[in-house]
Amino acid sequence: MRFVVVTIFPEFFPSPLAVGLLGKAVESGLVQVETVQLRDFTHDRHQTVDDTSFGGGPGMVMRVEPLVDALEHVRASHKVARTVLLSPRGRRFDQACAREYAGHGSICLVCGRYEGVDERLIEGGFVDEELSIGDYVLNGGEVAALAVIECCSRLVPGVVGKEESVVQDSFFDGLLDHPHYTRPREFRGLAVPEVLLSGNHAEIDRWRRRQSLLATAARRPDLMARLTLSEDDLRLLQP
Ligand code: 6GU
Repeated sequence: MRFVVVTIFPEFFPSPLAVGLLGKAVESGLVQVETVQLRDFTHDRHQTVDDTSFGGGPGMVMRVEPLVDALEHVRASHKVARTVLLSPRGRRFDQACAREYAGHGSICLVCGRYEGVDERLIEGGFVDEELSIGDYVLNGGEVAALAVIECCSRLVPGVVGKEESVVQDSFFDGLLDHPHYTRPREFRGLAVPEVLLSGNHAEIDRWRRRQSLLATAARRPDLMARLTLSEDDLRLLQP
């Protein structure tokens, strides 16, 4: 999978992309991330990417010309399937969205900064959509872009060692993950649930499924409401 990131802070990206599973994926070429410096698409001496807001008010607005020039450069030279503006006004990023992007194979992520970007970037159809990683405010889209890159990369075959660990993750099937335990069997009076030590794998699978269902119902009623539960699931939820 290939990501092209348009940003005024390319230096934001190298170290998160060099460590752990993502680091290995980048090293092996399974995931490619290229940054494009937005300032390279300005024409004034100070490489100005922002300006004051028409109508007044605090904060600066990202200028549309360097953004469009950068995107036209990306389109001409990188062949990206989709262009996404990271913005708190966007559609909420979730696992389904990650699957969709991973299916596209390549994506251009545009990092907004300041108070926002000139709306004509969106009105003019220069981006396919706006995307937010949650209902809180960041200084800019760079952290959000990294979240999208990491999440989509996990879905690229070969990036996460065990395919099943992706399948079992929280949200993969719309449920939260079950709890996990490792040694010691007892810690400060806290014991590991007996069933996990039983060696009865059918029983363990049932217990885990039930814990996932209970956690989702208790913590995320919004997720629960979207599920269609099987007969088995409904039985597991009986007290
Ligand atoms: Cl994509 N950008 C900014 N600036 N803030 C955010 C966000 C994005 N997603 C959540 N908060």
